[in-house]
Amino acid sequence: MALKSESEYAPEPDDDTRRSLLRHMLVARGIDEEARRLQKQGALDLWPSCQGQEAAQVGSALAAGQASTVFPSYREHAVALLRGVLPDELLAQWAGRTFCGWDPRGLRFFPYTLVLAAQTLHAVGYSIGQRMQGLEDFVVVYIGDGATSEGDMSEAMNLAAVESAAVLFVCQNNGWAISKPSEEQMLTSVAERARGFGIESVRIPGQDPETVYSACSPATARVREQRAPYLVEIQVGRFHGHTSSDAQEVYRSADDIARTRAADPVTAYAARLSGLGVVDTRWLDAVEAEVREWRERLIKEYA
Ligand SMILES: Cc1ncc(C[n+]2csc(CCOP(=O)(O)OP(=O)(O)O)c2C)c(N)n1
Ligand SMILES: [Mg+2]
Repeated sequence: MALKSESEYAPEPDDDTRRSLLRHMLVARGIDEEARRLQKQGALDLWPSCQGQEAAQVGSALAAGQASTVFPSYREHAVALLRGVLPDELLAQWAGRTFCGWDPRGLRFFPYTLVLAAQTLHAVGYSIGQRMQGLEDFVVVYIGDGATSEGDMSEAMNLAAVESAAVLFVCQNNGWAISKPSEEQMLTSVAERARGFGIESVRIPGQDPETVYSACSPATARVREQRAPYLVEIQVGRFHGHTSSDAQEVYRSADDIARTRAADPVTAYAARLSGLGVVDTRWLDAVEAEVREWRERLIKEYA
């Protein structure tokens, strides 16, 4: 079922929250752009871009709050930065310097998982283990549309449902598993599939961070209060190829790519908040300066 009483308790983000949503999106975009450049120069071995998915990532992570423990997939750079992973720590793995780069326990943000859907079982098992020890058991796990085709995802959803595990599944459906379109991967939505396992769910568009925040806040409250899993499927656009090694122009029409990029969540939200007077040029310049400083540090460290 969808969140029936969503409007009753879905919070309208206040202006501080709005600025926070935008700031994290702008930072993620800037770091992602720099990482793409560094990869093209050979400084990074690989980079899976998160461009186009910033609103989904920031909206969900801010709604889930710092008390959650997060199990990411491999594209959740905006979530990583929001959780306190530093940009140079974020890039280290992709330069082949380490298998992680940050302190997963300290930040409660686990290492990226490249084995599709493995993190869903880690997340559910971790939550159950935490509860058995009387510790905080609220866990958020990120998954892509393609990874939901893995058996691990079905096992994880079933286990979470029967054990009533406090897990929020966040599926970013960007329409592609590398070159495989989601219509060829599944005949029902991921949200519908969750319900088959007894997990409540909702499917939302992912261009506006406030929509995501307003759906994920009550979902988070529900998981925490009812100690039961919930799944949010967020429809997002993927701006670039699957990774820096993938030329999406080969299997995706130029029109489709252009349409996706035209619906840019970052520029749209910046324009909206500017129009509302929630941010001004001084505020935007300050964020830009912060991002520039980080980009220069990344170039020094990696180029
Ligand atoms: C178990 C497993 N099978 C196959 C792969 C190869 N693989 C890497 S990413 C990917 C597609 C994943 O698509 P999706 O889950 O939608 O995530 P996205 O990359 O779109 O964010 C595949 C098939 C893998 N990493 N792990
Ligand atoms: Mg995908």
